[in-house]
Amino acid sequence: MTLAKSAVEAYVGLGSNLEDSVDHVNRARQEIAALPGVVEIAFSPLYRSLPVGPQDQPDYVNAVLRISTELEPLVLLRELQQIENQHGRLRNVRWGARTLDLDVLLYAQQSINEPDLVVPHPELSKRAFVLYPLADVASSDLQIPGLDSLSQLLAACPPDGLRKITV
Ligand code: A4P
Ligand code: MG
Repeated sequence: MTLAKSAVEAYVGLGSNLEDSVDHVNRARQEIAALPGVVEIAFSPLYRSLPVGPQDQPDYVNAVLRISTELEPLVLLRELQQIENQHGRLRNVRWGARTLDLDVLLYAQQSINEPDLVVPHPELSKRAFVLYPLADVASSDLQIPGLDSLSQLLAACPPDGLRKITV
């Protein structure tokens, strides 16, 4: 698909720690890339990570997808939430176990503060499971609006038990 010249780059964080997490994440990647108005640029390796938040839940599988998109930020969020719902996502415990979690990490160089959407994702700079896969698909001099460059954030964030999944 060819996108309009107004298309921007965005980064989506994928996470899962219920059922077949590798399959949930791989299928979600394909579903996002197949959305009208979205083209995939790069997909990171899959990582296994220790849960952040409640500890009585399984380890996560995490990855980051870099896309080019014509969708406005809130439209992109709604499309991602629809994909989460199709994967049987239930919303009960904050930061609790889930079949699929899709977060808008970055949208062009925009800072967004809407009731339903905060970009850059507020926890981004603290999370190894976001920063390391982000570095696999983005340039290390990528500027995170309101923060630092990706390489500076990475230098301040230990890997925290993160490990690449090898097949
Ligand atoms: N929302 C606001 N900004 C965004 C954004 N940038 N992207 C709103 C996506 N959603 C955003 O999300 C709650 C509300 O956040 C949505 O209605 C949306 O309008 P949710 O997915 O229903 O609930 P949640 O995910 O439990 O809450 P939250 O605060 O989004 O949690 P996070 O930050 O997504 O963290 N540990 C590991 N190792 N790996 C993980 O992937 N994920 C989480 C969830 C916790 N621990 C984890 C992982
Ligand atoms: Mg979320």
